[in-house]
Amino acid sequence: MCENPPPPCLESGEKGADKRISPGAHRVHISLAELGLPFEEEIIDLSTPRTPEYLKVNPRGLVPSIEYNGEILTESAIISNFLADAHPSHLLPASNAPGGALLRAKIAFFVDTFISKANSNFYKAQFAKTDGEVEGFVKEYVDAIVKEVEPLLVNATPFFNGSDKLTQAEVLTGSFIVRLFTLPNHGILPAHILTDISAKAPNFYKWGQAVSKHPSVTGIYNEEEIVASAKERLAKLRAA
Ligand SMILES: N[C@@H](CCC(=O)N[C@@H](CS)C(=O)NCC(=O)O)C(=O)O
Repeated sequence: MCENPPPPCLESGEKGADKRISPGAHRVHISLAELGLPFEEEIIDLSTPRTPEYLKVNPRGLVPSIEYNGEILTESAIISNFLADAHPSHLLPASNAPGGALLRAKIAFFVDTFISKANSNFYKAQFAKTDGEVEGFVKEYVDAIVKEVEPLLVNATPFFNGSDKLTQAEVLTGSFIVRLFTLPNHGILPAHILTDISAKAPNFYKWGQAVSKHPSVTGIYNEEEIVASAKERLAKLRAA
């Protein structure tokens, strides 16, 4: 690793000229903010086909991508984990630090549990075609949070595993958590999703409130743009 690498160049994306709605790109922004790394950003317009230049950066045509010290990395979780390893900090201990391997495993398990057991239902609920389907996915989401995620946050203070600072657990989930805590205020999801969670999963609710207010999470989050984009997508889906 070069001691003084040039600033990473993040390619994030949005449908439209200068908006940022990608939760994956948001994830990398949280890493960069938390690590205090300077970077240059190019926003890719996802409403048009990817240019040949961008396909050379990421042949899958997806965002985010990052160029770091001359190397291109893609996939938001891989980028965020790379940045945390390349810049040791409070986010993630080194695997050979005392207790480091175990804490890394706990963080990885937490993130995997949230993403694989709960988060897909959050998206299905947002973009379901009927109100009945919405309620079904909301129930599945809340049930998964209660059963799978809540027990992993018993010692959050307010962040994962007794940390008073963000950890890699919050970096990798924060872009989804801030959406959970804000979108129901705009009718994108039923408001009772948050009251249900608050009643049935108090650890998760307290943790989520802290995550969704943290400056590294809210930094590039543009609630109005995200809401407008979700409403537009839902209207198209329901009209189809
Ligand atoms: N697993 C990938 C997912 C990346 C992804 O699906 N990005 C979306 C934006 S959130 C995208 O680039 N979509 C391209 C398109 O809509 O054409 C990651 O986490 O980086």
